[in-house]
Amino acid sequence: MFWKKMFSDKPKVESKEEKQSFLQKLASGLEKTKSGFVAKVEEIMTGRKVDEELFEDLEEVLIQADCGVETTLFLVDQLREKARSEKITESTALKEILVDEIISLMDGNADTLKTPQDKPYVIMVVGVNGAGKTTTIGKLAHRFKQENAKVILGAGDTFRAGAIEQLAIWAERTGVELISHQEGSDPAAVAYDAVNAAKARGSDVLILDTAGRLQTKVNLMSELSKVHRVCVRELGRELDEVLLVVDATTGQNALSQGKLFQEAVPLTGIALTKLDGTAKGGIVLALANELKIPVKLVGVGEQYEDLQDFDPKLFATTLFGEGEYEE
Ligand SMILES: Nc1nc2c(ncn2[C@@H]2O[C@H](COP(=O)(O)OP(=O)(O)OP(=O)(O)O)[C@@H](O)[C@H]2O)c(=O)[nH]1
Ligand SMILES: [Mg+2]
Repeated sequence: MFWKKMFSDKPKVESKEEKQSFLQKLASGLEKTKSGFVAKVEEIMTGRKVDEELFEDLEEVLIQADCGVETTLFLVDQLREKARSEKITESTALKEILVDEIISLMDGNADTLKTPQDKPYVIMVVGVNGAGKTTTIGKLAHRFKQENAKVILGAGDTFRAGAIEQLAIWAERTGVELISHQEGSDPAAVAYDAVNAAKARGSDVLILDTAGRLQTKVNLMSELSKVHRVCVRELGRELDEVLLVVDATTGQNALSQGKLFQEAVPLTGIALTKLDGTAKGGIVLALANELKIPVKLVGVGEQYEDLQDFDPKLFATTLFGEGEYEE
């Protein structure tokens, strides 16, 4: 059976236990944000009079939680408007509206990984140093392997000492193949070999790692463009995904990373890592609203299974704990 079928059928065959553990992982990964950002919102939105002071307090909490100024002002304006038009005078009633606004804001810019069309399904992974690229690749390799896909990893980070070895360990752990050159070699040559090996070996998936770089270093960004160009040329089509890995704990800097990486390569999605490490979590809203690049994956821990498809409704209900999540 071609892997494409496995990929698209996977969510439907998930058992109840798997679903339960998935929800638990998300909940524990979001614990800090729940006790930080969400607790503050709940405090404001419970039993208070709806007045300008309330909106100002809410604004302050949203900005502190990394929601970004633009997104915060947008959300609070929406809420003011609703409070006026629906004549809401007590804050508890407004909370539900706020959660709905948050969901629709995230919904407008969330997506899942593209469904595979052609072999190999190619994902290029980019981002600043330490964002979680290599770990995310390991987690994706594990996921695809679970779906019986034949996976190759390309060790495109030839720059950082130990980077190739780190990816090699993930390849071994997950039981997938690895294409690598020596440290210090040309990453475009690794990309060339990786795409051609994937084609020659009939691999279902190729995931290409890249070296972390500051988004402001022009020469490194143009190196990334070159690696991407080589992949497209050797593949004879666009890549399936070019994922920007963003560390949720970097706050507003995530927005400038998105903008600058977008200039170098055609990003198709964001993997937001280390959500378990922040009490703010509002960065998801800022990314959704201010960058037009969909958030596709969220990292909520260091284990294999801690990389999840981003589901705005599930995300918001896990945070704000409004009843049971229904599909
Ligand atoms: N808690 C937590 N840690 C994570 C997550 N994703 C990655 N990490 C950790 O972040 C650190 C850096 O991860 P890497 O995958 O090496 O990051 P990278 O982007 O490849 O870094 P460079 O290769 O140096 O550019 C590691 O210690 C990972 O275990 C996550 O979702 N949650
Ligand atoms: Mg790395």
